[in-house]
Amino acid sequence: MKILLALCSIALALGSAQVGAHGDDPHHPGHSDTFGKPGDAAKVSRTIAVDMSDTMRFTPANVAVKKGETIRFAVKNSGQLKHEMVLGTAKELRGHAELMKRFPEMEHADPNQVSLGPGKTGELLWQFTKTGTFDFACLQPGHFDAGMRGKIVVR
Ligand SMILES: [Cu+2]
Repeated sequence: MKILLALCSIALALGSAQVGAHGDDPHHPGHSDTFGKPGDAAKVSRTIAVDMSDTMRFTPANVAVKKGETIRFAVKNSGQLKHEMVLGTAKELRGHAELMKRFPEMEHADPNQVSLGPGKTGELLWQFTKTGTFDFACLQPGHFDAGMRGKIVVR
C-alpha cells in the first residue's frame, strides 16, 4: 500500500507540473481541504445514502448540505465493477481521473474517498466547512468520462 500511495503522489506531482504549464496554481491543492475536512464520527449531523451502479451513475447525483454539517455518506456499490466515491473540486477530480487512466492500478486511502468492490458497502465522513458547489466522482478508469459524478451544494 505504501508503494502504491507513493506512486500516487509522484503521479499527482507530474499532473501538477502539467497544470502549472497552463498557468494555474503549480501547487497541488491537496486533497479537498478547500471545501472541508474529514468528519468526526461523534459529530455526524445526518446520514445520506448513496448508491453506485454499473450504469456509471451515483444515486442521488445531487446533494445539498448546510455549511458546518458533518455528513455520513453510507455508500453502496450495487454493481459488478469496482467503484469509488471521491470528494473534491471539479478541477481536482478531472485531473485525477486523467491520471487514473495512466496509472490504473493506483490505490487510494484518503479520508475524502471510499473505494468499494462489487456488492460492498462503506462510509465516508466529511464536514463541509465552506459554502459553494463541490463535486464527487468515481475515478476508476473511464468512469468519470462516462458521467459517474455528482454535485454537492453547501449553503
Ligand atoms: Cu465507477
